Amino acid sequence: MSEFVVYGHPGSPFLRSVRLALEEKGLPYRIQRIGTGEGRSEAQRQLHPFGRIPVVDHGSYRLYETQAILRYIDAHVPEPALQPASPEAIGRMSQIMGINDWYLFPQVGRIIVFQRIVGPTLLGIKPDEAAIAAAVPDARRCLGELNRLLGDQPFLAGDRLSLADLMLAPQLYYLALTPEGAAILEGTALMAWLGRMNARASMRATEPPEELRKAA
Ligand SMILES: N[C@@H](CCC(=O)N[C@@H](CS)C(=O)NCC(=O)O)C(=O)O
Repeated sequence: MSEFVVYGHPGSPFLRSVRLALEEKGLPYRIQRIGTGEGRSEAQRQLHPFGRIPVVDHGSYRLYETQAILRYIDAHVPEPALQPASPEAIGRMSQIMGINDWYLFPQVGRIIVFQRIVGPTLLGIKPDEAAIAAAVPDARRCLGELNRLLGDQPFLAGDRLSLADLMLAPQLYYLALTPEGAAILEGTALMAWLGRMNARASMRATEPPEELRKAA
């Protein structure tokens, strides 16, 4: 099996989701670091026309968009399966991954996590308290809905680990470090799920750089 090359910054929650899938499958990979300053450089546009991370090379095959990468990894190495078999669980997994991409990251993570953790640590900016306060209702809505969908199941899409857990855990890891996220998550089933995810070897092997863990 040829090595996967994962382009990006080790602090990125999307990049961590890709690493989690590779770790859970036991696949060889290396990170090719792209710093934040280079985020919009011409070099990165060669890799990703929309200037985002992560991007993955596997041999001569190149792929971007985290959902696509996760599904590629799972299709490539079927065991352990990271996608459920039942139509209902497939639907739930896909729905939760969509909630991340359409609501949780753009409305919540990209504001609260950026303002509290990423911006101050990597870019030296002061948190914009008004922007954070404006995002709190969205955070309540997103986390409340994810908590409802989780219910009393062990994993987000049912009884087994799936791509939905790998997509959401890195995002909620950061949110739980912020005072706003921690207050909303306190005592919820979602917080207990995050605790179980954080205990997995794949999560421990992919912790973000220390300065980002300590920032909020
Ligand atoms: N839809 C993309 C989103 C990836 C994304 O937004 N990554 C962030 C880092 S966590 C990024 O590239 N940010 C750079 C920017 O916003 O300019 C995916 O699923 O891969």
